[in-house]
Amino acid sequence: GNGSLGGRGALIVLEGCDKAGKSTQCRLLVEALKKAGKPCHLYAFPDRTTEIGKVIDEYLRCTKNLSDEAIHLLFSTNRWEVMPKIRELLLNGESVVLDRYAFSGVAFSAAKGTLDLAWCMGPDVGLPQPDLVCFLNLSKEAASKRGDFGRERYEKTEFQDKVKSIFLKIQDPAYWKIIDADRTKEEVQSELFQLSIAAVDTSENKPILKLWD
Ligand code: FDM
Ligand code: MG
Repeated sequence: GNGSLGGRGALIVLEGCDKAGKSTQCRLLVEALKKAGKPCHLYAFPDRTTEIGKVIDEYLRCTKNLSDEAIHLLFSTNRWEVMPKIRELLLNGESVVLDRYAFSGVAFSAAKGTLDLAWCMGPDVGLPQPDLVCFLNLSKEAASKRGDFGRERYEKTEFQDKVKSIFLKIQDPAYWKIIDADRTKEEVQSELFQLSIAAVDTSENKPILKLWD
């Protein structure tokens, strides 16, 4: 990759409410960046494969209950546990695309109405700050056309509306782009690719900043 030249990779995050097409777009983006000669890796949060991730998975499938505080801290821990690996990749000149990050952590927990926004942000302070966050913005009309929600916890229209309002509240213009996700898969892909290539090129010689620091 470009690691031999000393440049770091970019940390690129896709965020958004359910059904916005994040996971598909993450896959397409990683493929396109690799084709363009930019080494990159895909990670999804929650990472349900770790010990902590298995507990999170049970919580989301509603086979386990946890207090709002406890599950919030587990989601954050699930990010911190893979961060040494992600940081190593970035420093080695490889870019990382994330399917959700701390913004989902704060938006979904704070949407419950039981937790203070600043308290929700606390555990993720100091994680690597993304170079680019693409918020896939899906209108209510387009969301309803994409069929029913699944059966996991949080997959309900009213709750997702609250989540979206918190996402928009915590957005930071330093790295945040709102992407119109009502368009075709190809149109969204093309915009994400252009923004990401630019982020990869401009991040090379910048330090990795700390999130919410
Ligand atoms: N979610 C995701 C959270 O509540 N907190 C977090 O920190 C993260 C990363 O988990 F409803 C929620 C968002 C979503 C659920 O996500 C599972 P996926 O992308 O559908 O696996
Ligand atoms: Mg889901």
